[in-house]
Amino acid sequence: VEASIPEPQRDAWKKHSAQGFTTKEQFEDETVRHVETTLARSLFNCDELAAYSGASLAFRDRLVIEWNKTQQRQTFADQKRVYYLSLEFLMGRALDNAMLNVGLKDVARAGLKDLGFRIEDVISQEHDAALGNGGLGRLAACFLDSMATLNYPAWGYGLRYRYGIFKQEIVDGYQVEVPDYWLDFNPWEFPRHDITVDIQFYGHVSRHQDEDGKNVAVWEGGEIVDAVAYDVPIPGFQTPTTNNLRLWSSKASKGEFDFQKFNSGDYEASVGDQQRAETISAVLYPNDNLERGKELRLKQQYFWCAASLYDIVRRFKKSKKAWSAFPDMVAIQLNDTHPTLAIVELQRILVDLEGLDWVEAWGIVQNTFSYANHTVMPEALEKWSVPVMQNLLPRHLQIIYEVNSQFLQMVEKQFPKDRDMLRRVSIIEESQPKMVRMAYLATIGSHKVNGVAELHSDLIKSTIFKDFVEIYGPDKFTNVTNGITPRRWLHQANPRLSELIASKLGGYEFLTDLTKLNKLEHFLDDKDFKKEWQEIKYANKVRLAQHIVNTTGVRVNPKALFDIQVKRIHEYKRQQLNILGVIHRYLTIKAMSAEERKKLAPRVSIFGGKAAPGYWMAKTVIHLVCSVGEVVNNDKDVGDLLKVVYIEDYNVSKAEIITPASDISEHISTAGTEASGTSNMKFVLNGGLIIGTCDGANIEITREVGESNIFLFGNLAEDVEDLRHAHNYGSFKLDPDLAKVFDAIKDGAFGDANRFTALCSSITDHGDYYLVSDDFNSYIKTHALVDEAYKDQDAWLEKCITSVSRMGFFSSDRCIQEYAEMIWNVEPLVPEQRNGK
Ligand code: NBY
Repeated sequence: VEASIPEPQRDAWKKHSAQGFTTKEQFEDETVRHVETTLARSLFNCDELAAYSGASLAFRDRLVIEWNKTQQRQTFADQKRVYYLSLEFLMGRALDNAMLNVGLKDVARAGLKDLGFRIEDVISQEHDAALGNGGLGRLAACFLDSMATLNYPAWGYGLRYRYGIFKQEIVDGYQVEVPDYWLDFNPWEFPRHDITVDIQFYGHVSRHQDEDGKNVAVWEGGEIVDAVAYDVPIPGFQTPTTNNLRLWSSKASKGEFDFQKFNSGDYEASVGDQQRAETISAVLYPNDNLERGKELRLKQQYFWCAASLYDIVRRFKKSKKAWSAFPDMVAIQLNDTHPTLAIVELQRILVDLEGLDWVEAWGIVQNTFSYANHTVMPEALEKWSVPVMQNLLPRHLQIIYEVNSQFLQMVEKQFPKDRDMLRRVSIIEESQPKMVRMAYLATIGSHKVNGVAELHSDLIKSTIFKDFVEIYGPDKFTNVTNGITPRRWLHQANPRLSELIASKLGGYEFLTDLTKLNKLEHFLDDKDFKKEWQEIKYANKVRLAQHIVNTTGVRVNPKALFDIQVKRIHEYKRQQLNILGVIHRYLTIKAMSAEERKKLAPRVSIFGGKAAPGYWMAKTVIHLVCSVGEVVNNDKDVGDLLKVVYIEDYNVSKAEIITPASDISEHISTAGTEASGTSNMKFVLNGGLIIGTCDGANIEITREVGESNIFLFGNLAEDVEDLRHAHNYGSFKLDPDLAKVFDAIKDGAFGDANRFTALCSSITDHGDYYLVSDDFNSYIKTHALVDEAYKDQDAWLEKCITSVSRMGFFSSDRCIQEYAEMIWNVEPLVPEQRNGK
């Protein structure tokens, strides 16, 4: 308040207030001004990168103006806000998104043309913001887009990693990881050096009497690291609402940075302390669906939770409301268990620092938090070793033990004499060493827990949280099926399709109400419409084919059926099933007569995705795909009938090229393992069909688009356990077609067979945990149906258009509305409409 401009001067201030451009002329003014002044370049040395930078700064100015107003509006409105805590935000590029969301892409295109640039070239200069691994991180990014578009007062909180997910190079058919240093020039972030929070680690807890004679815990000693805020504006689509994503960066604390060492000439030790502090936010852990229990990761989690909580609590305290009103003003959503320490941190703040009584504090905590689960796979469930936590966060461990003790007392009253129940639900696993089960802590500390697709939400209730459903009743557990933002995944990635749809539906309303797509079904007999649809798909395939030849040297025929599987490489996602199926296809083609070959629909099998650096089996799968490609792509017998390509470094901006170019995409996880999947939604929304198992959101996609518009195969989730059990008790029979595929591999058809021994034997000798053999026959047969269906191009097209028209449910807008109403209890804050809007 002290810093605000006095009343008499405010008119002058308002008169000079920044406006931001709206016309092409103004855009050019601003872009050139930024290139010449902010960047100190000139027309003699303005390359595409400089043009990107100038244009971004021009758009950034526009965003900032609305961003400031939005923050003011939200402060004055004094209503509940959502805080979305996620260790990952897989944002991708920002410029294209900013242009489209403020509705000035055409202005920018014309302006850039005047200045001598093609907008596509300028856009592609931007380095992806890749602060995430896969689906979980991208979901957070889609949610930010929807929350802003729907005008929810919402903040994202995350970490500002210096290195995002590694870049993948394929060298001699193997993955090589290269660091992703992305901060060289990032116009989209604003350092807030004035917003710095001291974060404590290590030390010990002592007990003191306060003035009222109350016994209070005091966490003392240890070390302090500073958290510095970096803010990123998040524009909504066609709304002035521009929300904030706050990312924390770690820095040696001013107080701690060891001046003594520095002054006494021990520069190295002093710089060492500084580096140790900066290491906390240095790098994103590259594992998806695997938890490895590293201390630095726990440090990241606490650093980020503590800084975010401090910020949230500070904002609340400015309102001068009673603590009991905290849950009426604040909803905190946990994206998986990674931010679970925030629960403990809030309890610590309320009890130790604010002096609330334990029970009252815990009620506030539970009413504030909600937790979304993204996996049932045991190896992905977070657990932290008690000794590690004791050392790093001694007070938090005490609080966890107290929460656990009160919880177990409650359970004991409810289920007297059920000792095993207490052992099962305890937050502390009595192992060697003891472990803190974060999913249980998150569940106990939240008022709602949700899964991310119907099947998944049912599964968590019957498996990992079965006992908790007994304890709390079923209402605490709910489902919110994931969604994707149609702005990025249709309008931005597939502008021609978006335009065609708009021309039929009489405008772009479908981008903010995706259910409007259902009107497309009225045009199934419209020949011109269908022809144009097909031309767009073809153009998108040509574009991808161009990318493939540029990056891999492999020439693929855009008329062939494009069959795509792009996602993180994981045994449960079963890229191995796909490539083994491809080998089967290859062997089949080799055995065919020339006549038979003529009847076959040409295929391009496209793979992409990163393997976690320590995940050897996943790396072997990549190598097998590349090795099969080497052989198949150079086999004269095969020609265009089959090509196999690995697209290097799959990321958000590549996904924007790949997704619109599919005829069919693969979502073939072992039933019951993929919580939801979100790329399945992206592919169907872009007019591709899918082949998939009855898993995750595939089930709801089937319900919406109809069984005749999707290729489902394989065993059901309910049968998986029995099949695995049978494998382990000797009844495993290798599928005969799959046996032939293994024979070819073992014969060295794809190079040195030793490289693939572990992959093959995991299926043939070690229990086939992911049921590759059990599903193989059904998979192959279903691909034959795909071949057949593709021959009737008209019927295929009808399936595609029908499917797109029925995808309305899968917008992240619907999803966010469900969170807002069922879980967060927050209302949108609709800005006053301005002239013409
Ligand atoms: O979250 C994914 C699920 O596999 C997918 O089915 C779902 O659609 C998506 C959004 O709900 N989970 C995921 O991407 N998980 C991770 O990336 C991840 C990252 C790190 C860790 C665990 C999981 N970790 O423990 O470090």
